[in-house]
Amino acid sequence: MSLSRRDFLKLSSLAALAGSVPNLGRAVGQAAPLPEPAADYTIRIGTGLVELAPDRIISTTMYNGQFPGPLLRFKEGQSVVVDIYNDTDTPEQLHWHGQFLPVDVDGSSEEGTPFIPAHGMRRIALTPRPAGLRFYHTHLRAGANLDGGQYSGQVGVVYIEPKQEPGDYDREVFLVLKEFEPTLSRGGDMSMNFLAPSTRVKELERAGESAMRASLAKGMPHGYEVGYELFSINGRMLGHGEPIRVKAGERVLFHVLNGSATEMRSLALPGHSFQVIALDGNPVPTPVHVPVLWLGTAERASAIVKMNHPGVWITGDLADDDRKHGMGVVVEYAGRTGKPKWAAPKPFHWDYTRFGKSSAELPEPDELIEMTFTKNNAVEQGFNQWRINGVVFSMDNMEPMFRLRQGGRYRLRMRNASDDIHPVHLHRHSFELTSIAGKATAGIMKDVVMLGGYQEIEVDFKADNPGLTLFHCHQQLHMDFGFMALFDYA
Ligand SMILES: [Cu+2]
Repeated sequence: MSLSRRDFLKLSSLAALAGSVPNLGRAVGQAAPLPEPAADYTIRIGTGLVELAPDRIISTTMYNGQFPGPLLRFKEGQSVVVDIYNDTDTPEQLHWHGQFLPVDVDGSSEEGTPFIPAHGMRRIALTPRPAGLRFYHTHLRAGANLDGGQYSGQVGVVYIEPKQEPGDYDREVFLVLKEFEPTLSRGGDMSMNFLAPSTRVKELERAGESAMRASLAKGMPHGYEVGYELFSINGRMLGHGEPIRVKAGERVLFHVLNGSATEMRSLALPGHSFQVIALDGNPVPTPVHVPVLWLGTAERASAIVKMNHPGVWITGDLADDDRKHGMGVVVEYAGRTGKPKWAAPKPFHWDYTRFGKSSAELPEPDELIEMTFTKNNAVEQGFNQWRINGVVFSMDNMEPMFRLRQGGRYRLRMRNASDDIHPVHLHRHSFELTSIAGKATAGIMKDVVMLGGYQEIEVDFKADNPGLTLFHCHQQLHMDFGFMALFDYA
């Protein structure tokens, strides 16, 4: 029997459909027959070319032949059917970052989401929530393969429109920050002291530094880090895309996503300030103005900029080298011409608690869960290995580390015994920031938070979405080499 490619796709899609019937049932709340025939959205994972600049064309895996992937605008609570085709030779996972979804569709094999087979497809149904800026990305381990995982171009924005949109702006601009052409390097990490408060925990510092001294004394070099050749916003290097065209007096809502595999990013617009109205898509209690946005890997910020400083400007990363290699975009006022100008803002520290409210309103948690993060220098083929409470995560041992009782409120106390910043992420739930480096706060709901070197933070979350739940550092090198753990419901 010979099969055409079309038949093959049909067959494999039927197989995938058969496999996902119960998932659909769970996602829409009943074991109903499939909502045939058309999907609301189709996503194709495949390899293609991205023109970052006329002489900088790269090949990578991406969604629907474009980088970033198509902007998906969902409505909160309104179920959608998505067909995901995988045109590559590798089984894939598409993770819906920041949403409260069932395990079957969340897009993480660690939680048990079925793979999208190589040259196959999966049809899923999901009910988008919560409202706000989310995104979708691959969730594969890359390890030493710098074409894999989130080093690729598999990043796209999801915007879930709230039931009531305040709409206090003239228009929206979505910005996806992303590096390409990664390479391995040894040590030489730049100092990243942009976080406030800067309070370190002496005990963590002693533990981390003595571990580092011991490994250097044994002749171990620093573990590999990843650097990049090319930098882009919305898939274009600075100077090579269309400028963002604005008019004096406009209020522009910027939705910014750090789509990096490994990097922290900053963004400034000379002469302007960002009024941060949401972090990770969730409205903040205190929408203050800041001169710079700082975003860990996978973090998002939504900020209104009042266009009150006419000219032609560069909005971009504070790091001169990264900006000059592409991490920026031109903002051009109507009627203004000339060479785009950059000016570094005054030194500024990023303090999440500025956007919070008084912690007096916090309910007591039912349980405190402690986690300590440690680094084992360069032990895994030259890569640093990471442990949570002494355990290196492995797909060979999927025993959940933590048990949750449905309805309980949990406080995670996360302690960083390393000098690296970790953008830690919890799947399928949001958490509330309750203490940042010893400073109490409340009301800021997030799904990723940067934990500074030798610092401690606390977040609270409600166990209200049963099923395996992955916790991990979103830095690809860290998650790939041990920095993951599973929660399960009792
Ligand atoms: Cu990390």
